[in-house]
Amino acid sequence: MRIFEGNLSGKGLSFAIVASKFNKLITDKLLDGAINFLKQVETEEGNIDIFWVPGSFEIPIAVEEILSYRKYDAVICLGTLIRGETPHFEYIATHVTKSLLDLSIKHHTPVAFGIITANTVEEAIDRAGLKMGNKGIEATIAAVEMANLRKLIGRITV
Ligand code: DLZ
Repeated sequence: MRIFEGNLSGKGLSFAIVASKFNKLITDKLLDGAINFLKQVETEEGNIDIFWVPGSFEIPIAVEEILSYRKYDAVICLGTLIRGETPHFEYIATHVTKSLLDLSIKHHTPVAFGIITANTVEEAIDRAGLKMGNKGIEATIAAVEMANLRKLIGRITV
């Protein structure tokens, strides 16, 4: 029996971060968390590229474009969707989530979901590091682990 699990080392890995400018003050906290974690796990600064898009709705198209060039080991998506301020909140949240999952599978590359979906601004702030963790860090941990797992899977000989 063999067991495979990706480790949390960022050494030698390259990451694209796609961040949305809508509710930027909150998303900036997610970005800080993501970058700090990547540095903590020894990702070289030159291997981290950040792409800004106008809103969460635009994240999937940027991810599709980025993944088509096959340059990164994982993509980390950061944004803040707030129900109270966003008409069609459910629709956007559902479709962005589904699109990102589909892109990850289509391009065989981890796409981590660091988009806050909150009922209120206060709730969003809590999830950006105040009271309920930082969704940017959570997504980045998943991205690093999955990028390493993917490499492990690629090396398996049966
Ligand atoms: C228009 C809009 C609204 C009302 N709310 C949000 C939000 O809470 N979070 C977010 O990331 N983006 C929002 N947007 C912008 C849309 O995502 C998109 O950028 C525009 O509809 C233009 O396509």
